Amino acid sequence: GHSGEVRILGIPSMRELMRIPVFNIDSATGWGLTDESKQIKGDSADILCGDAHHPHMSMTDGHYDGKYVFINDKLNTRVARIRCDVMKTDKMLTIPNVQAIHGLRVQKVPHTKYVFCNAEFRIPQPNDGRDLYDPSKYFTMFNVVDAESMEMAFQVIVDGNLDNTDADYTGRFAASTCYNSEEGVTLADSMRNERDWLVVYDIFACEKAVKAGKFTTIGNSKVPVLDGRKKANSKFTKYIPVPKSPHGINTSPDGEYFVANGKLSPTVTVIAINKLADLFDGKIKERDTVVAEPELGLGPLHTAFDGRGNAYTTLFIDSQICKWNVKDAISAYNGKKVNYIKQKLDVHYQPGHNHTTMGETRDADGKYLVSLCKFSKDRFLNTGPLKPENDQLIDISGDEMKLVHDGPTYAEPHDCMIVHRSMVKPNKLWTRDDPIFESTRKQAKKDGITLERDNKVIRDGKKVRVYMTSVAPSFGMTDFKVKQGDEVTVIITNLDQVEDVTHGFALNQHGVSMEIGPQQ
Ligand code: RUQ
Repeated sequence: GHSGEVRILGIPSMRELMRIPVFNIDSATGWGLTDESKQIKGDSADILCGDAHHPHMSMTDGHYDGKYVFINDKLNTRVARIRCDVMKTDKMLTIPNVQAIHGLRVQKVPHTKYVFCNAEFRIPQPNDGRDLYDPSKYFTMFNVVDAESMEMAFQVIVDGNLDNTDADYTGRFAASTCYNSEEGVTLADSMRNERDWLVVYDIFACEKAVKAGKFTTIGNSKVPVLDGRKKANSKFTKYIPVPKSPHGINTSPDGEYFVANGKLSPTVTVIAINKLADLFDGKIKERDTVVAEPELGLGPLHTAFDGRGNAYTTLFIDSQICKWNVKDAISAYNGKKVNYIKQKLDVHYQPGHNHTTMGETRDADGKYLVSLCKFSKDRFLNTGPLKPENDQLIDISGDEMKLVHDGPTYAEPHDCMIVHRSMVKPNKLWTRDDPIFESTRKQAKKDGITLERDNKVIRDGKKVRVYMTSVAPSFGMTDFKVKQGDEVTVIITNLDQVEDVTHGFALNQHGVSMEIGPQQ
């Protein structure tokens, strides 16, 4: 959330194990301050804050593969990648031609070739001021990022505002919830319609068009742009009407359903993914893909699954988790008298995202559910006007949901993903040839320096590079001298082979501080 970082917690202890700075700056590690972190941040190196929303891990055949975690910065329209072998951010991209990346999910099958990123706000195109007061010229886009290169693959123009997104288990379809079908520019204007849409994308059709060169571009950007608006009547998109300003969209782990969460409607809409091919072929109508629309309570935002056919939806206004059975909801939609709601559990308060253990993969194991509650008032000792959030752990392994832990957290865990520890195997030490330090190695080579050995000051006009080794608690150099006005770069090679013996470097009165891990 607003802290701009990612945190790693253990389950079921809910103890915080580590923080990974991403869009924030971090005093402990020097993230955002060091040269290599600025290089990774690239064109947004000078942006020091962010609103991190949706962390999601790369997958192979619908299983987590432990390689990357992707996360968006809604505030500054960025997407970053965390490398799970070192648990550090290694790529960052500002998405062009759009504003406010919100929903983010990965392609699940056959592997995460793409990261799907919704841009939420409609803006003038091009956004150079000429159409500032002409909302008919505004639009937003669905953005597809190449997961390996972290460059744009293509963009799809859509109607309305995009909220959240998810992908299916065939690799062909992704879907975004979409509000403001009114295309209004004020809050009231954007809430008039009783139904907005789930926009479904045919990723294969998009790829084909891009390959064939059948796309346009915007302004100076070279990114392929496809027109998926309703009036374009393209092969790229279908707009399924769903009530009302839908928010979360979640794929069931059996691959059968998309569940769109109504937000301003007490319902969620269940869409059969195996009917989407017929929809794109024109054999059925949009609403024919809907197989259930259960009424759950006030403010349904996000739904999680236990792999046993049950779904768990956060009710933002009711401050509850609603457990319901998907097959029963389908029976009820077909006119049978069944009670699809199994239990409602109070949570504390205003839950946004929830996630089950492994629940966004084929491996949903139905053990735990985490509810990220946005309010915690009356629950913990008062900490002043700003209170912590409350991350609640719920045991869902039995017939009844049981709240087992309350965890105050700092502003504000927005979303999470829960992965079994067997699927993540980080390194214990850095490796010498890590790509993050490629440019440092290149510079050292130019300077005739062997990083593992040399302690030397290289003067290059006003630019001074100080190379030194370190084995905590000592540095390879006890002192070095530079002149006022020099631009000084300090490059430290930590020679320690011992796990966890990290070293640091700081320079007082200069705002310089960094962490150097073993073998970094
Ligand atoms: S989406 S809970 Cu980033 Cu729900 Cu806000």
